[in-house]
Amino acid sequence: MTPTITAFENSPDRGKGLARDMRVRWAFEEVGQPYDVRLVSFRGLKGAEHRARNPFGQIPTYEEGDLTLFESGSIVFHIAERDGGLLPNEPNARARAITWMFAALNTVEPPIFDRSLLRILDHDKPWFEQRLQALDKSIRRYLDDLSRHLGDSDWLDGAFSAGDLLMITVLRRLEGSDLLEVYPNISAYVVRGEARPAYQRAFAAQQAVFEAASAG
Ligand code: GTB
Repeated sequence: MTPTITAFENSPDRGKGLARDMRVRWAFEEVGQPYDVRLVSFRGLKGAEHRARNPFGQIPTYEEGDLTLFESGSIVFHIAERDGGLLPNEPNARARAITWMFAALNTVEPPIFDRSLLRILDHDKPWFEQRLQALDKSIRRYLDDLSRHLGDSDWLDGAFSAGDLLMITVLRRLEGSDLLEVYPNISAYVVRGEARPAYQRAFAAQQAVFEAASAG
């Protein structure tokens, strides 16, 4: 059975692949699993039909037969478990790769995402600069540590894994900012991820949604 995911009908990122369906699309492409996409409007997200998929009324979700999932990390983990190829088989290496999935979503993503929201929603607030500096400090701290860990390696722990996939989607949000530029090895890591054919296919698929919405 082909799984169906949900994505924004009209993503505010204008096809930049920053919404969280991108990581799920990328995971499907890495494992070679075809998928269908149900596009949802902002209004539709908060309706009963979508809330039955995700109580928080957000994308992405995953449906396959009688299984419905939400949370991008959980969905990527499910794809990795179901289809293989995104997590090592050796138990300790697998546990470490899963640890990197959590590190991406629980440690690195929160200040990066909060920074994006702050710049979009609160740029006119009197406390904007102070909050921005606090978030930048927190992000730099994690980037310092990540850069030290990564060193000259291609990926976080051996072969490319779901941990890298999530970490790269998180770091992409800093592209073009001076935060990422000062870490050449992290910048190269992100570019390396984006150069993967599976990433390219996933990016093109979500971009096509934006282009179709703009044309229509
Ligand atoms: N923890 C959940 C997960 O990982 O799945 C978070 C899901 C989430 O934040 N979904 C967002 C959503 O549905 C889309 S990705 N928001 C609508 C709502 O909450 O009502 C976040 C996002 C939104 C917009 C951009 N952008 O425009 O660049 C990027 C990312």
